[in-house]
Amino acid sequence: MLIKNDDASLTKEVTDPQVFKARRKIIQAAIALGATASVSAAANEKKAYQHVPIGPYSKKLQVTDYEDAINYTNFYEFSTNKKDSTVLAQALKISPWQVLIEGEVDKPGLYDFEDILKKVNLEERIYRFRCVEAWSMVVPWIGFPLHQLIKQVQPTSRAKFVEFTTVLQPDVMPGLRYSSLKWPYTEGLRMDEAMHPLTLMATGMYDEKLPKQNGAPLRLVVPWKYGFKSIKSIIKIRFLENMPSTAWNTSAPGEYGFYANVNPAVPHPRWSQARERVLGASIFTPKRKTEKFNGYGEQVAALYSGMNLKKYY
Ligand SMILES: Nc1nc2c(c(=O)[nH]1)N[C@H]1C(S)=C(S)[C@@H](COP(=O)(O)O)O[C@H]1N2
Ligand SMILES: [Mo]
Repeated sequence: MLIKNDDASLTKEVTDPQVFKARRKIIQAAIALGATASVSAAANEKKAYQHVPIGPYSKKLQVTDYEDAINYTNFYEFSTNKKDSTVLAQALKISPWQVLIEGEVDKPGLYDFEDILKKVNLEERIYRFRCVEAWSMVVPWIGFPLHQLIKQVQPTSRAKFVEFTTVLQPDVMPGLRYSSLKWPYTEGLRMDEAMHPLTLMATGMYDEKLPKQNGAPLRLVVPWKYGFKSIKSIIKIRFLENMPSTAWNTSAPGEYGFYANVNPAVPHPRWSQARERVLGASIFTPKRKTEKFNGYGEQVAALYSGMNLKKYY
């Protein structure tokens, strides 16, 4: 895993990847020794993740158990049920994988996923993640900052927005038969959001390749926005002069805005966004207070200075 980051402040608080790798080796060795050893290895793994600093962000939170993060997923192309999507997504075909880059860009083209990986630096980022349905988790992602890819394809001066599109595989995606959303799933970011150092293209999590249900082989992670902005299994990135419509924005414009910045002060029309249920916590654990920009305000609030975030929800 190559670690090179042009923003030192971002790397200093994430788990040291060398420590991470060493731990992984111990676990693999333990698994080789048999079941008893692997049980203690799993305990070991959990311990290593507990109460780590969350990205470039001082508070310590417990990392969500791997099993919870991979079994409670939103992937509507497969199912709107958070367990079924996990099982059904195993049929997703992810190899070979190509990403089409088009629109306002000097180097458009169909890029092999493997070639993209050769030109970026993967690192681990532990981010808090907040779903619009008011649950939250903390995930150690592996990925590269999106700006590394954007700089290589050279957007033109007219590029003000970036649109992302998820793969369509009707033969394995039963959810496409329902118009729960407008297919294919699309999302978008303003150019400065896309270029922000926190915006990650994830290719893995918990030091493993990205599970299919979590958006293999390549998904977006925008930690200060609600989960639906973090589009999975991306096959197209398009640079645009105008704001694109998005899957959620099209299906329910009054509920899901383009910006979707986590904001406890702006309720979803059907429920409050002030608190969140921590995924995996016991039922006796009180909900935690949601923070504006999901706690990443210091890093991102400047992107929205002068904008009325009640209007641009
Ligand atoms: N293509 C696609 N991407 C998607 C979704 C989806 O249904 N399809 N769901 C979104 C929503 S609502 C959330 S909360 C996150 C969930 O990510 P996770 O399942 O990895 O936790 O994925 C987002 N990305
Ligand atoms: Mo979500």
